[in-house]
Amino acid sequence: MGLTIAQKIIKEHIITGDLTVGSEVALKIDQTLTQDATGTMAYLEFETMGLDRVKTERSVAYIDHNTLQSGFENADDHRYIQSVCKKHGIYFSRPGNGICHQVHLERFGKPGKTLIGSDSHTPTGGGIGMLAMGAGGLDVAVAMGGGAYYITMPKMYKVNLTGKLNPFVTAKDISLEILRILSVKGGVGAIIEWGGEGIKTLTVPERATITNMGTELGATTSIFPSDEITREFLKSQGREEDYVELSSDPDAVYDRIIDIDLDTLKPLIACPHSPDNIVEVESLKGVKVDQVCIGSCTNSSLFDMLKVAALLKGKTIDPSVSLSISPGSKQVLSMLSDCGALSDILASGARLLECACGPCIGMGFSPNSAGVSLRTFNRNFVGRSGTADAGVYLVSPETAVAAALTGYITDPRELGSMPEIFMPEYFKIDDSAVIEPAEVEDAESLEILRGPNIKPFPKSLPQEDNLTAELALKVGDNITTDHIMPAGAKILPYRSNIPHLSQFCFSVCDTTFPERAKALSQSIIVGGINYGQGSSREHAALVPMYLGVRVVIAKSFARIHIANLINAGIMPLTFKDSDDYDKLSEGDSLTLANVFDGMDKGEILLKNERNGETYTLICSFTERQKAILKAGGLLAYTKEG
Ligand code: MIC
Ligand code: SF4
Repeated sequence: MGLTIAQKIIKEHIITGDLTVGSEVALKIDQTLTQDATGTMAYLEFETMGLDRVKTERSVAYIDHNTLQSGFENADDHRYIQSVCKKHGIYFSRPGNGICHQVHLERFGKPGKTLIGSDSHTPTGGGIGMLAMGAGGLDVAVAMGGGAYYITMPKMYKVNLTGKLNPFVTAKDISLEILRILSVKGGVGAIIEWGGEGIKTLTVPERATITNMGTELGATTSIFPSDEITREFLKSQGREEDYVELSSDPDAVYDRIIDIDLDTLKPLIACPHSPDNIVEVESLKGVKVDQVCIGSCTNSSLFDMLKVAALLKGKTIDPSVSLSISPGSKQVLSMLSDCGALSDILASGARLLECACGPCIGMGFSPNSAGVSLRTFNRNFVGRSGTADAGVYLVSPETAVAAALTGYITDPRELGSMPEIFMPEYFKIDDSAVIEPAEVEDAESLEILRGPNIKPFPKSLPQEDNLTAELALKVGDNITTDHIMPAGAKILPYRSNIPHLSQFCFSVCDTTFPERAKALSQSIIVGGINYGQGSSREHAALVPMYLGVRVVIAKSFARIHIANLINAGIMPLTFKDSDDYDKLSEGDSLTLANVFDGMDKGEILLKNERNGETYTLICSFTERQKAILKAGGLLAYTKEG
């Protein structure tokens, strides 16, 4: 039987396990990346493991999220990360050099290699045929130390593209179309391979937009073949030697095949507050827009920015709209500047922001009260922009420009004809903002520089055979990690200070939760479908752990979050009968008895002390996961081993 692209890469990297769907496979990881919002914790964990030099082919630490530095906290964290990198063999991408995924694609990604990153949009690397996955910081720390990365062997989906995009219809619209078809939970447990004749019309930045946003489907990752278009991209980045050809076998078998006809695709828009809330742009014609943001790891390539500049050239944005542009990397910004396109952008009235995540993670540029913000980003979860009552819509750069120029949601096809964009044959290579690690012989004497905001890693507890705890919080479907552990300019600086962060846990849903949970000392959370979707932030597990949450019971979980829960020593369980969800209420006293026996059987009984009812919960842990839970989390488990 033939293999898919992902299966081929997995097969080459398997340490233990096989390709059986649903089984656990341990993978060798070639490359890692971290960003600063998750990186500080990841490197603290790396240090706690007592590891010396990274064992990967390439590990890079990016500073791109916490760049406002409105106090000493982030400057200290950056300095800490930089000193760890120097000592332990990690490349350090300085603040201002760009968004991790954009820079990694440009400078470091290699087809056929495995990459894990402590950021959920790491699958961007799938645009050049990497097996690139988001993971919790602890898993990245283990991989840096040469340890395996464990995944549940995914199903294989294939999306066949036919035809060619019409002017003003873009790769972003393809991403939104697949979200419309599959929804934010439709990719859970699957790897999505993109193929068909239509992919030959897509450049690497367009492919990377699609693999980036595959994260919103809940997919393990998304991947394109590595072909002549990939070779051209790598050549233009001065790294043709990194090219290898990669394609699926003609007789590869897929669990699901989806067809998308590019000829008939129209400009699409994701409405508040979910990336799968999709309608056609023309159906919202005339909705007043207050703010437009262009950038983020989804749409900040030179290709996107040149299109934006060409559409803005000689025009002025509507006076009622505030427009921000954040180029994805220093390379993009300096090339925009060299060719004059930056002047066209600035002359239009746009505000130029740093080459960083910025507004995407609520780091500044929050919309006005009840504002309508059109963003070329990948997430529009409630409150993420920093303005609780804002309505955030996700669009392509073209649709963003149309709104900035008119002040209203406007179908970009109304802008007339699309100016032709000429991509340079060679990109400007300047890696001076990437600092190399010290040589091994010089590293030992190097000091790690810590700031006072770095607090000790919270202590986790081993799971017990019997547990009685109160149901402290009951939430609904599709709870994101932005609900569990919000980000934004006020909170993000404290990513290395769990006690401080804990005050904001679940503040989007219930501001009284942290105090209640602390008072209970141990508690249980109940959730609906796809609990923990979105970001890879392990803080969404570490903070509840710090607050005493011992168990989360949900109808289903998102992939990275379930791994983060287990790593934090919190037991994730699912309802056998999802109707039992309705039978539980906040304040119920719940008992889990004979947990260890239940772990082996795959089922644990839950008793509701309020009325004596019992419900069956499913646990399908591997031996390794059981051991982690019994040890009280991955760090404790690693130390024991
Ligand atoms: C995000 O887009 O939500 C983030 C911020 O990049 C996160 C990582 C984090 O929370 O630090 C992600 O996607 O994993
Ligand atoms: Fe940064 Fe936004 Fe991309 Fe997350 S989604 S890595 S916050 S640009």
